[in-house]
Amino acid sequence: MATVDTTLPGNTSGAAAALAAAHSAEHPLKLYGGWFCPFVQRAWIVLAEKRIPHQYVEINPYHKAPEFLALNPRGLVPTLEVPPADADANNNKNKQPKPLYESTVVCDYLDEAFADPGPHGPRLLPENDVYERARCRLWIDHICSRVVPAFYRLLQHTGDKPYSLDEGRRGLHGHLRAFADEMLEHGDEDGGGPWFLGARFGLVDVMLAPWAKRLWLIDYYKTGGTGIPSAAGTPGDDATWARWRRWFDAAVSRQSVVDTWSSEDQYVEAYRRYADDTTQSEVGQATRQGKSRLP
Ligand SMILES: N[C@@H](CCC(=O)N[C@@H](CS)C(=O)NCC(=O)O)C(=O)O
Repeated sequence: MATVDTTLPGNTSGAAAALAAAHSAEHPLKLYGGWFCPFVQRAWIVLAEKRIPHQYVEINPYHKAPEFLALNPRGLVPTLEVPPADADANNNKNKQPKPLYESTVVCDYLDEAFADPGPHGPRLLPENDVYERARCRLWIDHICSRVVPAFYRLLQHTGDKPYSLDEGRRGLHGHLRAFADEMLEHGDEDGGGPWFLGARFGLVDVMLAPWAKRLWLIDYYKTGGTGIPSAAGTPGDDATWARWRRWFDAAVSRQSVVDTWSSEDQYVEAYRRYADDTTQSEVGQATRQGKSRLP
């Protein structure tokens, strides 16, 4: 089990602190999160996008507190505490709150459980087209099983790895380019907007946005940075990277993404342990061990 990381700043700052404060009052739907965590940011983005009433509870997931492990035996954030279905109706104190964890499951649940477009806006997964819903899930799988591991593999690269920094970079590029090509292919189907589904912001965008928001940490820590062409006309640029940049620019400035973001200096500190590959986080250890599937 991972050791407690006491070097982490203890709390949200900047915009995320304001959002957390606005959701600090007791509420039966609770998100247990850590300000630094991209998996948490996914769930937090969905809560913000859908304007779901909730309580945000900041915890340090490296402290495996018994109450936390009782909710989530995996000991990871995000962890969601869902009120028992009829808690309000019966006021039955014996009914225990129900836990959910794993960011993809939590986001799926929130999208389905808060489906009324009146208060909560459009669904994040297309509700009327089974094929499109499955295609979204396919690309969510691409993000979880390929893009995210490639991000950590590059960020955790050090001189003693069996792969070069350039190989790490190429790995990430390949998976981001596959994602951008998929968007290019479907470009005109939904009004030509920047998102995976064109004009419609959805769950695929949610799943990748937190790592897009952290890509600058690779520029900060790794010689040569991400190596992604930053503008039209830069060496290596093409239609695929141009499509990536359209998505990226929209994702990092989306209000829900900005609102769930702390001040950048905190991330520099938090991710130093990834950059020098000394992190004891479960994701970091899995990356170090060359595992293709992250916890
Ligand atoms: N597969 C999980 C990963 C969650 C995860 O790794 N969260 C990290 C924080 S970013 C955590 O709780 N780490 C505690 C630890 O590694 O002990 C998900 O998608 O929710």
